[in-house]
Amino acid sequence: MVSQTQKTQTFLAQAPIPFYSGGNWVNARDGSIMEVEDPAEKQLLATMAKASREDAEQAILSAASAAPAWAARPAAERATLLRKLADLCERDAEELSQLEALDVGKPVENARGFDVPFGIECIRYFADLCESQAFEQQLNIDGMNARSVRVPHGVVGFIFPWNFPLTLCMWGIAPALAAGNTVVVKPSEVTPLSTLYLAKLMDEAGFPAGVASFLPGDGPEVGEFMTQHPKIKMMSFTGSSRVGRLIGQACGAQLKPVKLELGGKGAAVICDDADLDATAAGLAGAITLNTGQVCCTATRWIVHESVADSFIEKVKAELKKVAIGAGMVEGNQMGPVVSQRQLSTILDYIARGQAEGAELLVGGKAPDDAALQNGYYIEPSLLKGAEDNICFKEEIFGPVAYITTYSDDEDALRQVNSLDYGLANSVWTRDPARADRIARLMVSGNSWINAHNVFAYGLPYGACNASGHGGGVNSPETLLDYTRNLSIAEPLV
Ligand code: TXE
Repeated sequence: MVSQTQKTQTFLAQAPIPFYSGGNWVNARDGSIMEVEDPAEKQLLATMAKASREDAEQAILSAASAAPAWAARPAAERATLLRKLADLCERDAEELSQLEALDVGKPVENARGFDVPFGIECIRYFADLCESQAFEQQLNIDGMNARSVRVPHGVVGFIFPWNFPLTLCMWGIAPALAAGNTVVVKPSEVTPLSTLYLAKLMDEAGFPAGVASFLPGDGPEVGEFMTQHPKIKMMSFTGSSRVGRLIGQACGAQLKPVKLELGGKGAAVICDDADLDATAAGLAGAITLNTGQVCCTATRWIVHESVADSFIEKVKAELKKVAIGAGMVEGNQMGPVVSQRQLSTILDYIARGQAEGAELLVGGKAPDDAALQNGYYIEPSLLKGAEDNICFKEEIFGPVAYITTYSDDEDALRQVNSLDYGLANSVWTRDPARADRIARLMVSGNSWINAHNVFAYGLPYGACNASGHGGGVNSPETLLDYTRNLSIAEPLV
């Protein structure tokens, strides 16, 4: 078991942990407190001040008053503060990793190896980009002196989910801050801890009061209030397609720009010429990463009929090898799911899938290990059946994969594209031309070849249809997404 550092213990011991609003650490005006649970032990992990609409109003007003000065700040100064934040995140990387492991349930080694460093790299990426990005362009138009200027929206509201709370927050606020916006952030009420620790580091880095505020609170209350608030000039939401539609509609009614990164139901097409050992290992890793709570992972495995039996045997063996246990125990590869609600949702989908005729090939229940009875654990699960099954059509958001077979590539593509989601898919084959063709025809924002869950700086992360607009993570377009255009023109007499 990894021992909590002194800093982690001190942070968690605050009763309650205050939230950060307008440059101050405050408790809720109405005294509300939320309990934060450790999903590995079903125990109370911490208590946190719970923001209400009144608290959100204060945070938004402070962000609006801080916005002009922050926008006017030279990009190089914004970059310097972002780099200072990145340095502090590196200094406290272990604390951030431990909080993610304790709150979300993920293996601490995953947080150390991906969540925290990839988020830090994002902050540095956008610090560099904001220095180099031309926010102003002289236009060559006869008879006038004309410039196109990219200016920040002002206050950007962020709402995040519980599966990668820290990384997604960094991926969102880094480009927004770099572009000169102030931000108001609502983390998921399920996993607020690492986000509030990030706020502590922003305070220490010296960001001016009001530039960033963090409000742990309920979605339908605080999230909706933010979405509707006239001083919030853009919303950025990461979460389910259900809530994303609500936010998109609310922003549409206000003509407010909105960025939506939503759910998915990713497919993996396993061709008859695929390297089945590598494919089995790759997809077993993809479906158990973060206990399957990954929007872009492969949950529909569409296998060529001629290799289905062989692939199933190989991937069952891989799934049975996965080391399941608490995130704070090094060596564990898959932790509990994040909550009782999520565990019940997953078990319900498996039961309904079987009731509709699917065959359960492995998993489908809590592990037998006596040491795992106190957490929200479930074994990696695999079902096989027809396309019209609920487990093929709906996002389960757990370590549950569903197998169908296909006869030719057109049949596979038809299955891949039969849902309204469009986030990420993969194709597994030894034939580069076949891979490229299928990758282009799968409808989504990301097509990966002989791999799944592939992220890199400079590689845009797209989405379409019910998965939202995408564009997150890591590209100049993302920086400019957090700006609007101002044209300045002077006719020359
Ligand atoms: O989502 P929810 P969860 C998706 C993933 C899955 C979901 C899981 O695919 O569908 O996120 O996260 C707030 N008005 N992605 O269960 O319920 C709520 O408090 C305003 C996709 O958390 O949508 C929380 O902070 N806000 C993504 C946030 O919305 C509301 C990557 C998300 O909650 C609200 C990661 C309301 N009415 C997860 N109701 C990607 N595509 O990259 C709730 N909230």
